[in-house]
Amino acid sequence: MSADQYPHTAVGDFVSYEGRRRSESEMRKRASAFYDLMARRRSVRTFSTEDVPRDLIETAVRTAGTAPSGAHQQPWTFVLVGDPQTKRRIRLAAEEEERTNYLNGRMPDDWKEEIARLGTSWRKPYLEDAPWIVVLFEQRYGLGVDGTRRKHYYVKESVGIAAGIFVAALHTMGLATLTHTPSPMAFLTKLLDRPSNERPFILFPIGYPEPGSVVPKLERKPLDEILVEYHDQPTEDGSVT
Ligand code: IYR
Repeated sequence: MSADQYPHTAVGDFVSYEGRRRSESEMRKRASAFYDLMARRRSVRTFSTEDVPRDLIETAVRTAGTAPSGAHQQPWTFVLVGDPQTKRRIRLAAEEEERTNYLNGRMPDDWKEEIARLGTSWRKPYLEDAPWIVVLFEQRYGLGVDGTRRKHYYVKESVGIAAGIFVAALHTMGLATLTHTPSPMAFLTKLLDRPSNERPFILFPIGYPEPGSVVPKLERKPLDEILVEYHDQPTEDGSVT
């Protein structure tokens, strides 16, 4: 690995951390404001065809690129598609795969039961209606300009976190998206002309929700179902130290 091949890799320099201490009341205010914002996020499957300025998507990608990553290798590529011909190609290829899943028995019955309440089908009009599609690729290993490989660490964890920050960035600006994983989605590597070290991870149609959009009536698990505290030393009367 040489510095000129990976100019974004700092070698051992440190700078002072910019984070500042906040009062607890400010922390609570900010925490609940962020929770209230994120609690209103929903996956949307019906998009308006209205244009969305490209710079908004760029800012969301820049934000996603702040994600922590294994050894700071940033093993992600965001591929942006806005032209109607490519969106159509993606839709047709995804629908062909999904038709096999839904209609020709490739999706097991228990999986079908799990997603039934979402009301999905093999039809994916959102892949053409949404003004933008971003396909997030994971870089399974690094590929230097001369073809040398560099091992990447914790790729799924890193790219998963970047995807989450991307979703939050889109939501905070009022855009809708869907974490879509057409299955199998290897066709995207070829269709989008990506190098051999990259694999599609999640596809995001992005736009304004179609006015009057509905979403499944779902509930999120309450805190006591998703948070457990582990105690080293429970006391005799059951209280905690
Ligand atoms: N990929 C298919 C099926 C699907 C799977 C899951 I898991 C979902 O949460 C929703 C759909 C599709 O996109 O229709």
